[in-house]
Amino acid sequence: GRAPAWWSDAVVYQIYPRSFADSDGDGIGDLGGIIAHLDHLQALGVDVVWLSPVYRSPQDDNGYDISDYQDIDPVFGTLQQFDELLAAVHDRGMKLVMDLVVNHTSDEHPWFVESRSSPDSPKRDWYWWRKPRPGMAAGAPGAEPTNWHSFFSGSAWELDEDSGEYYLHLFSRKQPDLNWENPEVRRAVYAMMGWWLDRGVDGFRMDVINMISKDVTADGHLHDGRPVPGSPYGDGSDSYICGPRIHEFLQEMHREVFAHRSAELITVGEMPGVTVEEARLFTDPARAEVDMVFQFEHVGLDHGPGGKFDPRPLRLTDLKASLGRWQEGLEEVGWNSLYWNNHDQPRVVSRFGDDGPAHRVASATCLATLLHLHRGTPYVYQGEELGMTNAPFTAIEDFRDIESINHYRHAVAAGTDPAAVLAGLRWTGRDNARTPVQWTAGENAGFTTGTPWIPVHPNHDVVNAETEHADPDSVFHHYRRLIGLRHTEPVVVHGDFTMLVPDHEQVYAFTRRLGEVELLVVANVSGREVRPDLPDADAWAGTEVLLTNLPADGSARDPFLLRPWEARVHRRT
Ligand code: ISL
Repeated sequence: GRAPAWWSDAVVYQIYPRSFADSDGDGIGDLGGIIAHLDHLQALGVDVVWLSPVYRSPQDDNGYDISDYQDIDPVFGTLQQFDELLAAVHDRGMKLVMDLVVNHTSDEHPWFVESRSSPDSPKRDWYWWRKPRPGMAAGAPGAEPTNWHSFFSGSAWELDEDSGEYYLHLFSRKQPDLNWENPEVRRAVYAMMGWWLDRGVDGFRMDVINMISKDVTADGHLHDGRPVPGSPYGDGSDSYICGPRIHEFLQEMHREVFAHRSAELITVGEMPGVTVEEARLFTDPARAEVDMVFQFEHVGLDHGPGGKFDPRPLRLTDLKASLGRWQEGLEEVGWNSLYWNNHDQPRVVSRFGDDGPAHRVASATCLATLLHLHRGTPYVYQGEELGMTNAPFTAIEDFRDIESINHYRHAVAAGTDPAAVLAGLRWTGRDNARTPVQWTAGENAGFTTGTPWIPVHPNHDVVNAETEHADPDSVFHHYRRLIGLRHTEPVVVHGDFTMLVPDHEQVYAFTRRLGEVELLVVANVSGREVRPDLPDADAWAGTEVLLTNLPADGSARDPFLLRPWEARVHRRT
């Protein structure tokens, strides 16, 4: 077999710079703030830091709209400070991964400015320009070249009045999609990636990378998407999720960018809508595409018929079936990434746990234990290691995220009750993950000396890094122990995975086995005591307890009579 990759036992920590720490008092997190808090990451024990975008950007989508790939936005700092950060991360034995956003640029990127300047521009074909639907006038309702909706509400096409043509934007109108069919675009992207790698960065997290290949006919036609009930727009995802040339493009990128460079790099492709079968192809080392992917199945299980803003309760059996299938599907070939949270998802303790005072710590540590004992590479999103919770938003004015604000505007205009729209946003809105990291119990949670760009969560008096560093039973120290376990127990990294009691509605349990060593992981994912009927329970009862999330209560109780949100990891050889 192939030797395991250097990152196989690594844990990645995601920083969303805007909300991490502010060093200059403008209320927005920055590179100086990150440099000042690297001790926290080192104490946690993570191996890799992934930085959400810090490139020059109009900040329409908080930096996922890039106007210069080879500079740092002044709001975050300078290139020189970036080099300092990179050196400081490396000095601490960690690696630094950048966000690569190349499905689209900002509409203020010089490439797009040039492309838009005229239908005869040499860069016209770098983006997706199309005439109105045949027989229709530009700007008329329904004249867009396809019926696709944008992820951020409304049509995915924006009319350029000057030329009478539309350009494609799967996300905001300030995020025009690059045309990857054009080899000049691909060469420009690869050159930019090489420039960062030569500067010393250790890899990329690739934003919506499975959307770069669009299903287009030889004469340039794009197809309408499936109709969406109750919407004037259609779902074009069949035309751009894992499109016809996606594997070819990623293999080419690997050849041009990674193949001749250091082997100590790491790549993860963010891939909404990816199936486990596709993921096997993307992550099969023999195919040389990416090391791992972010899949979205488990974070869609609580979406109702109306989508992400129509939430419904999670059924634990669905979660186990889904994650279990991914464990199995990538067992022989490929590799999983493991995450509950990122900057687009609500906080996991509020979503799948219980963020009330009685159960916040127990449910956060219970969920963490489950995730970190799966096979794959765990990702920790800033604040998750503190058990940070969803935000107490009350009005639309509290939101900053373009997706949430656009959704509210469109839904209310279409006649939905504003209170109902707000309720949906409160559950799943991305700003839940974007409130400032809570460093202290003090003013603004120690995030800034100025006015934070988005309000600090009032619970920072209880939930904050300073308090948790000092408390061995905190969420922070539990994450630290989990990360340590991955570094010391090969079975956590390499062991095979067997799901137990898949139909149990309260208990999530599985075993991991590597040679003679076997782990039992069992968790009560509920606020009610439970005694699951585990296979082989008697034999496990007296075995070594590697880790638990609740303080021992001193009783000689049945170890598998699980208290609310109790999680246990047993080991035997
Ligand atoms: O939250 C979502 C919208 O409903 C997700 O679908 C999200 O937009 C999707 O995961 C893609 O996310 C990435 O690309 C976006 C950016 O806004 C997200 O922050 C980024 O993670 C466009 O660049």
